[in-house]
Amino acid sequence: MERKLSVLTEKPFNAQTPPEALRSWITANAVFFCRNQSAMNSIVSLADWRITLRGEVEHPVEFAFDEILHMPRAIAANTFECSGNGRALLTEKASGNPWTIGGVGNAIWGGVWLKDLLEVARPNQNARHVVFEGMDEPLGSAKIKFIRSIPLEKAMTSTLLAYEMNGDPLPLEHGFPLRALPLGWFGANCTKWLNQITVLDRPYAGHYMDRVYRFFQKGQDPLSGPPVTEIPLKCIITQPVPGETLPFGRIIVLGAAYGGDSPIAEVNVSVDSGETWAPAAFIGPHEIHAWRQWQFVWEAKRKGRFSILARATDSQGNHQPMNAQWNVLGYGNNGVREHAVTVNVS
Ligand SMILES: Nc1nc2c(c(=O)[nH]1)N[C@H]1C(S)=C(S)[C@@H](COP(=O)(O)O)O[C@H]1N2
Ligand SMILES: [Mo]
Repeated sequence: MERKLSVLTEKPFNAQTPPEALRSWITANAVFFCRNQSAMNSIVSLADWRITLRGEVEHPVEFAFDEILHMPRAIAANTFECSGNGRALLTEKASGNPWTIGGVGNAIWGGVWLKDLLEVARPNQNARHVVFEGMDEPLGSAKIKFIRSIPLEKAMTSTLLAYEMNGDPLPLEHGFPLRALPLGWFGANCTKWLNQITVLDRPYAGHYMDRVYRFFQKGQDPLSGPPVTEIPLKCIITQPVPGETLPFGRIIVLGAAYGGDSPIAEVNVSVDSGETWAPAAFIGPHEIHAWRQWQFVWEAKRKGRFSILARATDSQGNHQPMNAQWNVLGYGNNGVREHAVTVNVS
C-alpha cells in the first residue's frame, strides 16, 4: 500500500495524501496533506514560545505554552480541506497547485477552545474579526506574511487551538506548537505555528485575505467575491482509483463524504454515468465536522468502461451539485461529475 505523500511542490512544501491513505476515518499524521505559503524551518522552544492576544480587547494578554496546557482541554474530530483541492479535476483550467482529491484529511485534534483565551482578553464592543498570525517566514521577493482573519462569531463558537494531532504533539509541518482550527472550515483559515491573535473591528486587509482565498470570476476584483469559509458538501471516491482495471464481478467502491457544519446523511452511487443511483453504506464513526467513510458493493455484470459517480446529501436534504461552480482560482471544487472515477471492467 502506498503510504507516502505525493509531492506537488518542494518549496514551499505542498503534498497530497494518496487515495489509499484516505480510506480510513483517521488520516495518519505521516500522510496528512501539507500546504504552505511559506517556510517554517526551526522548531521553536516551548519554554520561549508565547501567544499574544491584543487589539480590540479590554485586557491584552499573553500565554505561555504551559498555561495553555493547564486550560480546560478540548478534543474534536475535524476534517479540513485545502480550498484548492480538486482544482486539477475541473474541466476548465484554473491556476494553482494541481490537487486531485488528496488535499483533505481527518484527524482528532486536542487543544483549547479559542473562546477560553478570548474570554480572558475580553473583546470590546468594536470587536468583529480575529486575526491569526504564525511564526513562518514568507517566501518569494514580495515577502508577504500569511495573515488572515475569521469572524468573531466563529472564533467564539467553534474554533479550536490545537496542540495535538491524533494523540501526538502537533507535528512541525502541521503547525507545532499550536494551530487555529475553525471547525468545518477550509484549510486557509487553519493558521499554523500560531503566536499572535489580534482582534479587529473589521476583517484583516492584506494579500492572503483580499487577493486570494476568494471565489471570483474573470474580470472581477477578487475582493468582490466571498472568502473561503465553510467547506461545502462533497464526496470523494478513494477506491477504485481512476483508470484502474478491475476483474468482472463484485467490486467494492470506497469513499468519504464531508461538508463543513452539515451532518452527512446519505451518499448515493451511480455506475451508469448518473442514470440510476443506489445508496452507499456508511462505515465507521459519525461526528459533526468529520467526514463519513462509506462503501458501495457493485456487482458488475458486464465488461467495459464505467464511470462511477458519488453524491453526498446532508441532513437538511441539500445535495452536492452535479457540476462545480467554476471560479478563477479553482476553489471549492465539489462537483459530482468532476470527481467521477472511470474504470475498466474486463
Ligand atoms: N502559518 C501558516 N498557516 C497556514 C498556511 C501557511 O502557509 N502558513 N497554509 C494554510 C493552508 S492554505 C492550508 S490548506 C492549511 C494546510 O494545513 P496542513 O499543512 O497541516 O495540511 O494550512 C493553512 N495554515
Ligand atoms: Mo489551502
